[in-house]
Amino acid sequence: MSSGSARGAIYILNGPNLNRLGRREPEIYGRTTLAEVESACRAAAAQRPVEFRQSNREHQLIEWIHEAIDDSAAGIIINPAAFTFTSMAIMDALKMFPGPIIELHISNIHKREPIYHRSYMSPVVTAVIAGLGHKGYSTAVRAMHDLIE
Ligand code: DHK
Repeated sequence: MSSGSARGAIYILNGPNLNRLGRREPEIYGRTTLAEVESACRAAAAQRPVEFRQSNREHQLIEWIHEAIDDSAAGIIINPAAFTFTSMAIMDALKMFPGPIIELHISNIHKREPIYHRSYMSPVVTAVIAGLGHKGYSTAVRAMHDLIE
């Protein structure tokens, strides 16, 4: 849970099924695990504090966005996974965050089946990264640095 020292932290939030990254549809999502992704994000963040979380529960992701607001987080990087295409609730929560938000997808959702083409999040975020594989995460952290510095 929040250590209270998340002021100025980058929140990196991951949605459903990403806990199985590395062994879930590796032909689409690769073989890098979420723990390895977390390490790469912390390395890219350097001195900047990072809150790295994953949940399969929609309400939990919403509560972490509220926490980021209450803790004056510097920015949010979010891979909402399948909630990208279903959750107005997460969209509404993101709308309340005053700082920069980067929506991230490991795969290029626009190159996939039509059900993956319409994101509820894209209209309310600062930027979208999709299709860079797991390396998209550290790219997002570096981009977030530019947005918050
Ligand atoms: C991850 C998922 O779980 C899918 O539901 C999304 C996203 C794509 C990704 O590419 O990271 O559609």
